[in-house]
Amino acid sequence: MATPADGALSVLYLRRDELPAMLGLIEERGLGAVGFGMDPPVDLPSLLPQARIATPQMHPNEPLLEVWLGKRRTTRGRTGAIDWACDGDHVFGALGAGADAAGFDLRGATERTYDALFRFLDDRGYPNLARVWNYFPGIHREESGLERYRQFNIGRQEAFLRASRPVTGALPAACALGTHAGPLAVYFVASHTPAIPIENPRQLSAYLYPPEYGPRSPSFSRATLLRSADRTAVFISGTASILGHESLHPGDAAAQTRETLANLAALIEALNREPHRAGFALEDFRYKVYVRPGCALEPIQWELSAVLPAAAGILVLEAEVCRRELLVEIEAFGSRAP
Ligand code: 3EB
Repeated sequence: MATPADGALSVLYLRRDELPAMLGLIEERGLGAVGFGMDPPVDLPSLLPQARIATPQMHPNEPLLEVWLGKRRTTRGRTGAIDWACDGDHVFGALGAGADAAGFDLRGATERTYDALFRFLDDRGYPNLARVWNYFPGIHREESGLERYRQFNIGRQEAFLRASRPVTGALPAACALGTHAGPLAVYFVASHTPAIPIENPRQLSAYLYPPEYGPRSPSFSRATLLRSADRTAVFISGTASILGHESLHPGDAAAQTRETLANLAALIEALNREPHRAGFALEDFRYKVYVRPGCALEPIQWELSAVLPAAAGILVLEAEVCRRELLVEIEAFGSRAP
């Protein structure tokens, strides 16, 4: 597990009372801060990119702030709608489209958001998108005769194509979750050097999903790996109870959690095989869990605690997972010395 002293890209989950002691470190190496269901605290360093995501925190009781740190001192600024910070190897950024994305053209908003993102990355010299977090309201609602998650996938893929970026293979790790309100909110990590895409042998690559899941496939890979001389970092995409391309265990949150954990284990195994030999274990990762509104938390936490170290401390957020039958999704970030 990366500690802040490592001087590595890292993520912290901080309680309000832990923040004051960390402000010096955040001032120096902060890349960004993310608050869930609440505004990030006002006493964060100026120009630190901040995102507020409308996914209420279900667990633990004390609100946690997600804080990303770079390898070394960061430079921060604002370009157009993007608040950003970079450390020479990575850039973190946050942007939102519209005050409230509930009632408008989500496909168009997604296209414009990703157009701006790609232009920014190319201009700034960090062209390699490693991880994108996507949040918007009404994910299952129909808009112009198509579910909004599917509209989002069209807009996202269009922007990749327009930027002459591949829509299979070298794609960022990602997640896409439904909120109950708010804008289309996107935050990201991009890198100076290429992000190596990793797929899951238990799952069909999402970019190859058949048309039954929508006219355009989702543009993400199951994980990405960032390598430097002294560090390997891995972003694991939102992972759910999908085998091949099919959702398993509809209505059974405990079984979906077990299936998702099996997918995570298979993905970590893939990281550790040739050619990557990344040497990761389950305990090298920090996890974040999304649970569909109205779904009981206890059976999910029971399954998590059977497999994941320190399960009691994991941040659990209430959000709509992008297929109606899916109740749980888990994402992760990990970093270790090679
Ligand atoms: C899945 O595996 C579940 O559209 O960016 C997971 C991670 C999911 C990312 C995305 C969707 C996305 O298809 C959903």
